[in-house]
Amino acid sequence: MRRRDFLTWAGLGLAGATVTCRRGPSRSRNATTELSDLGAQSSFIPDVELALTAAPSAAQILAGTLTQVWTYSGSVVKGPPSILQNLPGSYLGPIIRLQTGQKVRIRFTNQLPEPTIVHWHGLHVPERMDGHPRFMIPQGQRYVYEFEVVNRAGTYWYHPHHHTRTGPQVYNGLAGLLVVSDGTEAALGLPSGSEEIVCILQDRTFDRDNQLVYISGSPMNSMSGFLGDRILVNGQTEPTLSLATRPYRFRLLNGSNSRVYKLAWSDGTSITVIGSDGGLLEQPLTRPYLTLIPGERGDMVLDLSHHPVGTRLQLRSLEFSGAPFEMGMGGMGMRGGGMMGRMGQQTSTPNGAPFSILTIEVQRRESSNFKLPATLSTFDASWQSEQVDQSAARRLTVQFGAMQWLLNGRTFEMNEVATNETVSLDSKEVWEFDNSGASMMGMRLAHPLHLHGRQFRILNRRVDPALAADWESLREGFNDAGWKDTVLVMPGERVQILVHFTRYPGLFLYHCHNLEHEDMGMMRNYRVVGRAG
Ligand SMILES: [Cu+2]
Repeated sequence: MRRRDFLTWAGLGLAGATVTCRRGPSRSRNATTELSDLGAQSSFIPDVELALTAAPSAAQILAGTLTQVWTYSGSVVKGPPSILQNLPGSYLGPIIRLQTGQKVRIRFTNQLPEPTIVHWHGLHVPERMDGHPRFMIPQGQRYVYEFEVVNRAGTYWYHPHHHTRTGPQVYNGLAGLLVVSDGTEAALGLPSGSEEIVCILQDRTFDRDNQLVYISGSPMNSMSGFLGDRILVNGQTEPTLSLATRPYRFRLLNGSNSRVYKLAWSDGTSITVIGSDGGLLEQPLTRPYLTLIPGERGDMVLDLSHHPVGTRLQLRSLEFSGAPFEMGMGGMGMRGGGMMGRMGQQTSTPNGAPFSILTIEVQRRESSNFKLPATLSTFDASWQSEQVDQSAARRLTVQFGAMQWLLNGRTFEMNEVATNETVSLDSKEVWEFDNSGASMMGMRLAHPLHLHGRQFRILNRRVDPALAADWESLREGFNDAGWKDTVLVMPGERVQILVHFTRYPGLFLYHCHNLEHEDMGMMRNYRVVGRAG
């Protein structure tokens, strides 16, 4: 590990004990079947090449017994070692650091006891490289990913996309950050190295032997999604960061299965948001709090220049209305659990409960000349809402029916595409996610919807006034201004997004990123028809 990386993690390292991360027995490369070298194109000459493996492992998360987890581990085959950055003491996969324009090959090996496939969340890649579950690879076999990084600088991530098992695979530890850099962003001189802090937020429940507990029993237990009792940052509980009197950049990922965070600083300092799913905003925005939904990223700056040495502050999740997230509460119109109670595992920390995430101690004086630029990036004017015919929106319903969560009135079928899920290559479209219709038994929840393969812009949100109170308790933190791949659609809400289906034809997914909803089939294909140029 380079010293710079260690410094970044010094604070977190103090909170967790010494790190033990035992890897499972690794099989030699020759022993694996090259099942999916189908993906490899002989003409593809990579700038960087990585080997990535998913395998059972054990990690020191709590004091005492190690926790059995599943982890991604990687090595650099071609390119500088700095492409991969391990998170010390974490079950999470290495941070993959790429540059816009790089050609990347990733040889992925599945050493899990079940099939899996990797999705590069937020990246614009060809259909075969996107981790669609129709490409799931069996135990012991390999898949070769080859793609060019065409995304702008931003915080993306990678995780499994097994149909019906994404929730438990991510929960067991399979997730990692993928950071893309480019020259435009680098020219801004944003805080980097030890001044760039990565926070992957997840919640977990442990049994008395320190082992992970997931949802079991009736499918009804998954209706609201999984919520854990403990909040983990980069795989560690209650971390403390020792920082200096200078500005820091925080790259945040909500890697939780179904938890929503309402992030705020405990001393009342506003949140300075500089980026979202698809990289930097046009200008920094000041918010009282930042709403972060499953799968979503937030990028913010915290300037500690005027905080005296000795200051302690927390990153917290504030209280908000949990009703839109709990079947049996808002969904049934019965606050406080009602007669049905929570349809899911019992948790001490429901969605909307306040809690502390991490503590910052300002430990030393340092000066910095960094001034946050007033302009961070420029956006093409043709993406502004006044340039778009919103009445021509493609309407896709979000609802509950036949005891399952439905998208576009349907459940997931591996290769199925409905007529209204077919779009033309290079077309620019408005999609409307409509969560305002009547649902069976009045069941309506908030859903974090994710579109594969493309970044989009959010044009507008319209909410049923009768349901506006719950919406208001999160609205000021919606990070809607920049490029997005994940958007929260609240009960009674219709959200319009603008998407440009460029470059890659083929079959891609859109789905709910509440991973339990996704596993239950709240996922659909869309097909981009046309010939790549
Ligand atoms: Cu959902």
